[in-house]
Amino acid sequence: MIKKVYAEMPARVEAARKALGRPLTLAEKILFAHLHKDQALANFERGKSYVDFAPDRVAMQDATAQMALLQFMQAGRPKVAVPSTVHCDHLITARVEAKQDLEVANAESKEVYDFLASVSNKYGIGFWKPGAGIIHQVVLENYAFPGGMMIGTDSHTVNAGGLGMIAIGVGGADACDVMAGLPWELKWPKLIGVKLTGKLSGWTAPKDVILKVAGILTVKGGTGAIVEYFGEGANAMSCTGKGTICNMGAEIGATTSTFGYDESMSRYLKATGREEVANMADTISQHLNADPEVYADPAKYFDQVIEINLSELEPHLNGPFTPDLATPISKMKEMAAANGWPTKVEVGLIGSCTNSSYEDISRAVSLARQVKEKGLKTKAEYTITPGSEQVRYTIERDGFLDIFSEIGATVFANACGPCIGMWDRVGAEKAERNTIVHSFNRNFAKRADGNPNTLAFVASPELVTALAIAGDLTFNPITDTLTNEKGEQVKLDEPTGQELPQRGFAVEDAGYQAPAADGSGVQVAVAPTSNRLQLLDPFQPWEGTDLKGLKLLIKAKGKCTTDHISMAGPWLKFRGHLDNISNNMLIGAVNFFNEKTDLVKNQLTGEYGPVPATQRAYKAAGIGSIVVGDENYGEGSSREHAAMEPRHLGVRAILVKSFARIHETNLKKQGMLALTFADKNDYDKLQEDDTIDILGLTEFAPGKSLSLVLHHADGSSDTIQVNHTYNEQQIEWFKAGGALNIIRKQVAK
Ligand code: MIC
Ligand code: SF4
Repeated sequence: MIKKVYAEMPARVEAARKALGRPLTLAEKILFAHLHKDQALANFERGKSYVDFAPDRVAMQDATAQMALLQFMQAGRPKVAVPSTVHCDHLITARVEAKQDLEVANAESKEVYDFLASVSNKYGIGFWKPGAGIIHQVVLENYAFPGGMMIGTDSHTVNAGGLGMIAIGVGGADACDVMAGLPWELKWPKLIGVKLTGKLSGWTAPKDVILKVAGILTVKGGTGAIVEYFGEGANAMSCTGKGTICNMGAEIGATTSTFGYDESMSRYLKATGREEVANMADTISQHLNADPEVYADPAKYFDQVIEINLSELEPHLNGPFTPDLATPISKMKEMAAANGWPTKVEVGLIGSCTNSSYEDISRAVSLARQVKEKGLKTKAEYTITPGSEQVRYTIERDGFLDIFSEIGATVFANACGPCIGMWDRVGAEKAERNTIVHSFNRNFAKRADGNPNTLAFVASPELVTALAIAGDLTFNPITDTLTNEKGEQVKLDEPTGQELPQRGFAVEDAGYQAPAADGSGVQVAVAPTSNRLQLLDPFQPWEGTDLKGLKLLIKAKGKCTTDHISMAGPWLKFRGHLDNISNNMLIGAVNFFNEKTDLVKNQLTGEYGPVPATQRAYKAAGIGSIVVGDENYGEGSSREHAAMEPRHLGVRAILVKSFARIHETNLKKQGMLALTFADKNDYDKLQEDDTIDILGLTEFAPGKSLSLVLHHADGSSDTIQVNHTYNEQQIEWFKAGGALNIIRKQVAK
């Protein structure tokens, strides 16, 4: 497959360069090289044109794969059309330590694992067993390649940009299309260039680059854009460090991020057993980088250019509750005091899909080692979640795990664990205000341990380790000293590490299961009594009229991420059962009218109750509803449950100030109306007892706004304009009641 991509790439890039009549960025080259065969080449308009692509591969993690594959099973295809993999990583609770926790997960989620394994086997999908590692790390080690294009049912699929890919997070329905051999549609992205000058040194790590970028661009600044990193600072950085930067690019809403092919990628490919890919990439390396004119005058080719001098970059801590609140470590004392953040660090957690490379771990170990050498005692608890069995095995072989265990560390399973609320943290139920630091991506309220009063700060694994040793959020290892057991003042030496293991990577059982060559005889069973899995019923098509008499279900205030709409943690177990998981719909969203979560007015009874129950009451009465939201609604994850739950429970439209990309697409795919206020101030016009009509649907057309009539309880009304971004095809999805209904019809023919 890679050979084919590389063989076709030069001619495709050349054709695009001709058509546009100018040099190309790397992102453009990869996009043009992956146009679907039926998509005519054109000078697409950034942020406007919808374009069809043919991605090279698909990756799915267990928490989203269930829904993706339940949909694929209805597409009537015997086999997946492109190489695809499933990774079991999200359903393992971190409780005691890796081995025991994995055994518990294998028992607890047996039904789901068996389902995923047999569907994979039937349809030709590679299956990575629980314990094999986290999807993005496993993809980087095995499948990512420079110049490739992939999609994955997880927002952090973008990690593969570290190996020069265009890798994009999508909902399961998008994955289903690509696996069924259909084109995949994306709005032609805007381009942001980030020029990295200077060189990282001392306490500063690749993580600090993205923490800084998040501070500059905020959680919505990257929406609809591909971020391309370049410059001497980029070349001097490891491939896995690049992966970290791309990975957390999901937190600025970017479609994806990427780097040009360089020596670091070649070294990484070779170290992970893919010398052949490195050699092939070498032969076309000019196509795996932007044209030289672009990097010489970036302002001319990118919509926005940011420059960061790595030599001056400080270590950062981002948080709490949002990943873009960036504080350089030297300012933390002030910030913590000004905001009243608890400064005692209770737990330091390293690892996850983004920060568990050999380099990361070796640098953290160089600090852990100093605890004994300098007579210190680690003040906070400390945990590690390795990204893959290959990394775990190698760091164990090289003695790193022994050093961590000397500082009292717990090694959790190679899985998401605490990063996605699968952390059975002792005492979390007491909901005490407390501070943790971790090297993960996200720090939304309740995300790690379910406690709304846990303040989580994101930092590099090095800084997390130093802060865990110090037990103090305001400790600046560059300037501050620690008091050791003998009462002496000691300083931590700067972290040091190795980019790649000197003795090479090793692993005994990586945890991979190849699918049957002919899976047609494989039976996939879903018990009708199961509470974990449920076959999907098609959603109803649009009734062909305007929608009148809808009730306002909730007007959500402020941040409403997919974690607020469809919480993870304990709810992950229902990811394959739409009706059961719908009981978490919007329970984290703050009700504008009473500032409470999960308490809204039922307009039929006048009583207040939980959001899901209230919506079920409207559904039972045959009444539709609408959900209103603020800016960047649906930020964060790719989980399409956040779109399917309201669809399943009878919500008809989501009306917000702005959407996050993946969530907006997920809503459209599921046949829902995703609308934005033409005038954002109209958000204020919605009242708690409103009954709402959506008008203009019989002439629903691209670029044409709709109107909403808000009937207030006092008999008055307001009419407001709302916009949408549906194209012709997406309007068909709406009419059919969801994209899958169209595929179903095609199969039936
Ligand atoms: C996340 O980091 O929020 C997740 C859990 O990996 C999600 C996917 C999911 O909800 O299953 C993501 O980032 O897309
Ligand atoms: Fe897993 Fe966290 Fe990475 Fe999401 S961000 S894939 S939950 S480790």
